[in-house]
Amino acid sequence: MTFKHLIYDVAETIGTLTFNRPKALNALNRELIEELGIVIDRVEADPDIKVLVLTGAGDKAFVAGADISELTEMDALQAKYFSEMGQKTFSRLESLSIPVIAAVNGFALGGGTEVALACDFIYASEKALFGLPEITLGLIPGFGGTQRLARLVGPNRAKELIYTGATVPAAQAEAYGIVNKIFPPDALMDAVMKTAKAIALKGRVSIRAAKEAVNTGLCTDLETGCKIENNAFALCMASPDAREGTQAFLEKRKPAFTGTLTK
Ligand code: CO8
Repeated sequence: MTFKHLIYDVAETIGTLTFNRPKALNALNRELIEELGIVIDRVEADPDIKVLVLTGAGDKAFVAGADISELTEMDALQAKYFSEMGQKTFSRLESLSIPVIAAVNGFALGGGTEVALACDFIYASEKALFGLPEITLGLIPGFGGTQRLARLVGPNRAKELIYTGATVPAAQAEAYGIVNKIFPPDALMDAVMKTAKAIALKGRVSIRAAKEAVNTGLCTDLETGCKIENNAFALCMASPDAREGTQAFLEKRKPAFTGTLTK
């Protein structure tokens, strides 16, 4: 299946989803978010995909936000529906059983920062720019940005960014903990793929357990989070990958994980 606003490729167990509306700086319209949902379905159904990478087409933008020309046409109820649609889709992205890396190659504004925040972590080009400028349009973030940014950088810093609509360059976003690593523009995708391939070699069961423990644990208190970790740890021990990983260490060889839960 080909998409109108996305490109989806798979190579060596890594899926790459490219937001592809370069003339509108890859702005998110309704059709694009529907297509994103279809890609998420496909990724979830394909056990051969180990990591998903998100990036933007062209050399200017990752995603410059929700499509403002579509927003201007919406009444309050339509906007509520669109906000819910984006929130649900980004939450499904966040909950994918495999890691998702955002390769932010340029502007990541409004919905662009919001979709990147729903990924497991962000690598960015030196020329990337982040921010939630919705306030300058008389709006607020509506795709989960008020929640995810506040959880990531703390409420005070998130409020400062949201109230001012200020944009921050990659280095500042790194200092805030939004971005994990920064690269020269030409080196970004190679670096992302190197990390994606390193993760892809790990066991699917333990990667999934780790992701669920972190994500679910963050929504609860420490004691409950540790119980979630405890159960996830036990689940890993039921998988052949745990036997293989520990045995390979003792035998001084590289493990060959199968990614299956049962023997
Ligand atoms: N939506 C639609 N079109 C856009 C968008 C956008 N978000 N961003 C850029 N474009 C279009 C421009 O209109 C322009 O089109 P055209 O060539 O036809 O005039 C083209 O992309 C190129 O843009 P510029 O000429 O403006 O390029 P510059 O390099 O001069 O500027 C900027 C780049 C700074 C990124 C500038 O385009 C900009 O400020 N864009 C808007 C950024 C923004 O405000 N984003 C937030 C949008 S609102 C949002 O994301 C809400 C999310 C939650 C929604 C909840 C549902 C209700």
